[in-house]
Amino acid sequence: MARSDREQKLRAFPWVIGLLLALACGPGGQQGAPGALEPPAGARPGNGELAALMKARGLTEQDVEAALRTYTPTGGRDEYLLFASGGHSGQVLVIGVPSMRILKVIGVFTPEPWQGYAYGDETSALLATGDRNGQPLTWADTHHPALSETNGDYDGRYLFINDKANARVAVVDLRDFVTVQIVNSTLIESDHGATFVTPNTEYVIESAQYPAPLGGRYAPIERFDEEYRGAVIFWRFDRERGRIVPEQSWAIETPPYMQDLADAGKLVSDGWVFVNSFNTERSWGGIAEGNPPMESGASQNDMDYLHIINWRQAEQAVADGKFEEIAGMKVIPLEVAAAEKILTFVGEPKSPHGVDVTPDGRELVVSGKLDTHATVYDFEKIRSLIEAGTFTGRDPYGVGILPFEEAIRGQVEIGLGPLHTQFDDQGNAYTSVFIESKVAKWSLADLALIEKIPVHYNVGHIVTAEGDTVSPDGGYLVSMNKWAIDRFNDVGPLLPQNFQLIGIDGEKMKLLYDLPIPLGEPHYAQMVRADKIKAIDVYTPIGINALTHERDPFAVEGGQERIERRPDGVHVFMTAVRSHFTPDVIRVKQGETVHLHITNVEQARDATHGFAIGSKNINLSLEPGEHANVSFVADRAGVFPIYCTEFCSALHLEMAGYLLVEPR
Ligand code: RUQ
Ligand code: CUA
Repeated sequence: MARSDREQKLRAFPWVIGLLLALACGPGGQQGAPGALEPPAGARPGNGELAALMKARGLTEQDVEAALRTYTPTGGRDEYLLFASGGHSGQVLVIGVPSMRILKVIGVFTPEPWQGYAYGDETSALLATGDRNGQPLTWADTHHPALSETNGDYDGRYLFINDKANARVAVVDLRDFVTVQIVNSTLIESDHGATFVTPNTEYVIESAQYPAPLGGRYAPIERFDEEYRGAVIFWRFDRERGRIVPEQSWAIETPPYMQDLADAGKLVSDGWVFVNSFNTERSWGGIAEGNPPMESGASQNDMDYLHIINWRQAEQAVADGKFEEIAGMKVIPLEVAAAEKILTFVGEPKSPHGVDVTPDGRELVVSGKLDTHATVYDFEKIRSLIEAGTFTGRDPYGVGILPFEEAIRGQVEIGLGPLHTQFDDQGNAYTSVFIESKVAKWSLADLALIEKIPVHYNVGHIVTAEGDTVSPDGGYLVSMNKWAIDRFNDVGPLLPQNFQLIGIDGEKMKLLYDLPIPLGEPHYAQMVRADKIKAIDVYTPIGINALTHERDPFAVEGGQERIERRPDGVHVFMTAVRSHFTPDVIRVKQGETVHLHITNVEQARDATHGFAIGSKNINLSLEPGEHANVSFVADRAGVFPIYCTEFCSALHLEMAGYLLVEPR
């Protein structure tokens, strides 16, 4: 919503609440909130039902206000869509804001039965592209979703998300909210600073977290300093095709520190990428071998290093052939990156976690988990220091270190355990404060704390509307809290996570809604204006393969249904329409390979059909106009019912058939 619309809504607010409370309290009752306006002429004081309801449910005026700001009546739409990581589930959640209703769970790194994701030939093959060295993977630790950008603004076309555990990146097409690609470089073993995009989605950034010998080699851990490394991968994205192009992607080798979160420069800082790090002590644990545990070994230094990467210069270095190939990836060696000032460092206070570039691209906000401040770096100062070669020294790998005091504008005292920062449209920054379980609002111009609001509990990331763009909207902030101890009904010892919606429009931040998240620690999310997403209604023309958005070569037209025996097996060309499959009886011999090609030939919006065969681990979701293929070996003789798994019509239960596997 445009700011003026929102302001209008807000201005209308006290009046609405005043009216409601007046209605609720009735004559002689409490006359609404202080400062509430009189109900307009014609409106009658009510009979007290609302007051009784509030009393019965123990609701305060603030609760009623929060309800009014979030309640979305049937058929209503949300202003924003939140794309949230599904954490351990390996999925992505799509949530409406302000209603906080979950609209979709997108299968990404994990099979998703309802969507038939990884139960048909194409989607199974897609998931298998995420296998690492032949090891099938059916889960992921998803952390940071990133929307594609044009000129530093979300363009609503694609979504990227990383898998920290297995160092993978996926691409979701937002025309139909379907995962279309998984890339997986065995250069690194884990990631965390992923995914982040450059302002025109030239690159999707994935930086390693836990150092290891590059390319999956073995080296003894005593050789940590010499042989273990990190890397920052720049995955080239082809916007036309909507795919990452691995052959055009490259990486920069980094020292064996634990690279953490990243952000791309924008506007004045376009062409640069910033990556945090911790454990510049290069501690590798070994508690049982007499070493300090990693957590204390890694917290000795007062400063770790913010990695400053000049990616345009790195791109040139790759074009000039200054790379080594490791695990099929072009890698700029650390010596080259250091010597050519592709990589430079500046100190960052104690175990930093978040680095966030301000909307104007001029500054970077870094927060240290063991420091009480947010530190604001000035990009122009950083650039001039790099150009002048003003280093206070070099790290053991030869990377130049800029003078901290000369690179910053200042620091803001935030509180205990500041982590991540977001921005609004009024020049304010918001930082999550983990140990205090609060969100702090502060002024970027004066570097002064304005207000803190408690959240429940263990806040990690926060996200504001359009918060990572060059023009954030303000209005809403979602606090992504880990483990809600006492916010919901008890469901056993594993606690739900808690997304709290906070209104940031008014003078004071206001907690509006709690949404429990039941499937993993969601980490991060991005919030995009809903009208930027142009999702399709149905697949047109009929016979579209959702992974290519083109007509599938095996697409079937009505009247062309048939069963053919070919050298590679039995091909069944089938259509689905309310309320039957044609053909509905499939006769094969035990041991034959069966290839099913199924087209949903409908174009009505709600005409989705499922397709399941019992005991075969097959379930497809065929949206209107969609085509899917599924192959299997009929290795066991028997009679296998086939049926549609969506209640698609009054005769849905009759949308069934049989697979008959005759014994040899
Ligand atoms: S994380 S709680 Cu982004 Cu993976 Cu910070
Ligand atoms: Cu088609 Cu039920």
